[in-house]
Amino acid sequence: KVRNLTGLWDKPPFDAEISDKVGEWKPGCVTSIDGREMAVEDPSTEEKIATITLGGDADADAAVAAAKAAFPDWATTEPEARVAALERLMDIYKSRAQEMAQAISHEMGVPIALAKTAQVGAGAGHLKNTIRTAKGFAFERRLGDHAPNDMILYEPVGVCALITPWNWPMNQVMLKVAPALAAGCTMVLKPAEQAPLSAMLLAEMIDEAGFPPGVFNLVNGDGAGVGSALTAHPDADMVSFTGSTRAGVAISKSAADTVKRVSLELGGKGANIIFADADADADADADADADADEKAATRGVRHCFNNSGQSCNAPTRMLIERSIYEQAVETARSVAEKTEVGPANVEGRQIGPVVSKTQFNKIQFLIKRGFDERARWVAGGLGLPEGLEQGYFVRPTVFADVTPDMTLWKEEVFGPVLVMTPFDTEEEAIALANDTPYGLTNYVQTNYVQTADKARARRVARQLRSGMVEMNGKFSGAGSPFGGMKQSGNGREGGVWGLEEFLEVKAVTCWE
Ligand code: TXE
Repeated sequence: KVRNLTGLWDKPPFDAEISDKVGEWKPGCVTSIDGREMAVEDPSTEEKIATITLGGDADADAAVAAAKAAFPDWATTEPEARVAALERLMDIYKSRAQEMAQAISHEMGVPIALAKTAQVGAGAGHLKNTIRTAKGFAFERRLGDHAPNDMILYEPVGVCALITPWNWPMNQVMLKVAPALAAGCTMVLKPAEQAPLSAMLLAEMIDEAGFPPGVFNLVNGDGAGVGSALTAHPDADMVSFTGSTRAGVAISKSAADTVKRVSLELGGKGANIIFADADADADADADADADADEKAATRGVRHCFNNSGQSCNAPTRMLIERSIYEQAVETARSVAEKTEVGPANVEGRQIGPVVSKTQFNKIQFLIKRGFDERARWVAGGLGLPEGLEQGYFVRPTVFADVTPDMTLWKEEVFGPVLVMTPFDTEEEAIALANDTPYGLTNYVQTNYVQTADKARARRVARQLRSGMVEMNGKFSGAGSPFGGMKQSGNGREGGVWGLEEFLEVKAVTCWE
């Protein structure tokens, strides 16, 4: 069943009766108490595809109150029953995957094929993984043989404010919602105002799965309105946030007065270290006739441009051993020039637009800085790609000889823009990858190491200051901890680590 999105999402967002009871989806929503309307745009066409209401303080209050009222019962529901509800959600999510892909493709401009596989698939993967983790998790356990009478209870944190961005909407929403539900928390989700449609569709599915009223609530809104009302709310016990470092800092401050648990997953400026002996066989998709170093470089450029460069773990700084540097620059030029850019609904397009005019303008500004600061231009540049006259499309862009004092080295671009820098020694590569001396905006969430020398790869991985290191193109699947160090954040999502984020640890003595 594929629904017409425009019809479905025009206000009221659900083509169903509006409930006036907060906490109840019927199968939809309550009317906003003090909201303003906002148009949701399709970035491929710049057309309005839906209208949402941006809630305000009163809406945040009402949603938190609903979550608070639902907490005692949900927190004490047996873990097995919570998992059973998640399994029902999994079935519904799978059966409505096509609708979900459409929603993401329209709100984000993601090519439909990528929306189906990576975007919707990531959500399914996290849900499945949470179910597996929760099934094997001992919510009550003995401290150990040395203290046989001491019991450790893992209990839900309470009411959680979940604030998510637009770039991987179902990935990020599911990384929070699924473990929070499994832990026994109740929650208020505020999805990104640019990409709220997929989250609303998920809300409908959660309702269909039969979670009790008030366990899951969704309020549309922006950061200044609903976002900050939730993070400061005295009855919200935790904030789990994914987004910019700027907002992460503001949220930490706002949550401090009520001593909330704050879990942050923020921006990144990942380095991709390519040694001259990079593994020739690492990338099954690379051109068969490519040289070993080209394979690693090809893979690196493609990974950087994936999702139009809108990923916190994108390998945006390519560091290349000097002996293969010029060859890698040439490879990057060729891959960038061959990268097709176009509307999300056209089959075979490799990348779509970026999410909004604001993001487009930010990226144009940063590309211009690349020229102004005299980085060596390799490919792409300012303006729309050839043949496109509307939509927020960015030309796949590469700059070489980028040095740590340049803006493009320091700032997260969040667009299809790659910077390249040569290195001579392993030590220099590590120092460059870890280079974070400047300002707020230099952070590394994921690093990448490409070399045939396993011992060196492990040695380098240990010295990189990032939450994740990916070696030779092997992507770690759902269930491995996802998160960053330093100003890339302080939380870990996925697997047992992601579940524990939503749990308090209680020590009880004399248990018997
Ligand atoms: O992010 P914001 P923006 C980075 C990326 C991008 C830049 C700006 O570099 O170019 O951030 O994007 C909510 N209190 N990332 O401006 O503002 C907001 O409503 C509470 C990296 O879109 O951080 C939305 O739901 N909430 C990142 C969410 O935060 C607040 C993904 C993200 O928006 C708030 C996205 C506040 N004070 C952008 N301010 C990643 N880690 O993947 C904003 N929000």
